[in-house]
Amino acid sequence: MAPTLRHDWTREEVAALFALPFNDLLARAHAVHAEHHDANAVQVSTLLSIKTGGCPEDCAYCPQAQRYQTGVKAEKLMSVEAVLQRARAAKAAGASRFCMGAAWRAPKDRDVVKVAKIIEAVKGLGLETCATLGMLNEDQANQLKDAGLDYYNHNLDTAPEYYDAIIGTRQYQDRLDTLDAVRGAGMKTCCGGIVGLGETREQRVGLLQTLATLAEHPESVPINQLVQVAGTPLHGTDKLDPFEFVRTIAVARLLMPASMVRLSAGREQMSDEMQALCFFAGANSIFYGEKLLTTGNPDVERDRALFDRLDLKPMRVEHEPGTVHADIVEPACPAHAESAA
Ligand code: SAM
Ligand code: DTB
Ligand code: SF4
Repeated sequence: MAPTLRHDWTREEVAALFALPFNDLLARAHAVHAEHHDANAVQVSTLLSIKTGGCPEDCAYCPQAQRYQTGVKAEKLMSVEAVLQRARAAKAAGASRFCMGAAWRAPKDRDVVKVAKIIEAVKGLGLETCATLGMLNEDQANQLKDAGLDYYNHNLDTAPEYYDAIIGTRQYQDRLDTLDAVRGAGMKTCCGGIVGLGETREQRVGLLQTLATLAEHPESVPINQLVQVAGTPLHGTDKLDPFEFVRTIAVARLLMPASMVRLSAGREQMSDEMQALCFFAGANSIFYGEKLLTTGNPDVERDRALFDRLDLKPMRVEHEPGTVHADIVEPACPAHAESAA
């Protein structure tokens, strides 16, 4: 039976969930998680930066903004063949979804034509495809959909009232408009945010309440913990209490029961025990491989061991019922070990 999803959460209700005693919150979140998902299966995506750095935006957390001295070297859009090589390695290493990120404010139309060719090629390998390229208009969203793009990642990042403190070069409404264009084109959305930006709990409530009151819940909800990078304005921000991060995952699970909640950036800095709590609280998706876009992610050996210790299994590809998905395995070729990541 299709789950009944609510889209009318109030901030008061969301704040009340956050304020539950920790054990009660986790018990409730886990019950909802197990009701809607296999609690021992985790969807595994691999991330690749197909166009790195040199971004004109001023997102205060981002190492790829040109204006901050972070040591990230700007690189041009990768060729189809170079991306395919990485996608093959990711598939061999057990990923079911290949996510491609580009450090653009918004792609130019000619960029979309090039990325569409990349998407067609990656899709041809039998992987689910996801891209995050910045703001899109309707035509661009339609072109990407036609090329075979399954998911578009575009995060709200934080609460509407805190957005201006983090990003000055665009508006919250721009983000919502892009999400509308993506939905209008018939793609699935991957939309979440970052915590640890120096926001208050009330603002974490605001982020999750905004996500959960979108006309449709995002199919995938990445919850990133800020990866602090020297040179960005947010470097040196007070760290969030790990239990507050776990609460954020649990509340996301309660508000959006059918969505995949991704334990996204920041895992490298988390203990295995903290990640285990996140999986219990309802996280059921990760990025697998030693690199995110420009920053680190846990070693594949550490993740394999964690899956073993927690009896977790990689989730099968959703759109190919009946396919037996490979376990997380060693990359096929040692030369690709880094790229499989
Ligand atoms: N340029 C595109 C955009 O901003 O939509 C796509 C790439 S951007 C790097 C994708 C997302 O990565 C951001 O929305 C943000 O949520 C996340 N992100 C970027 N830097 C991060 C950091 N230092 N720590 C955690 N998450 C980060
Ligand atoms: C998302 O929410 N997190 C990913 C993905 N979507 C594109 C990006 C995390 C980036 C972390 C910083 C970096 O590696 O540059
Ligand atoms: Fe550019 Fe995206 Fe980084 Fe913002 S988050 S600076 S838009 S790459």
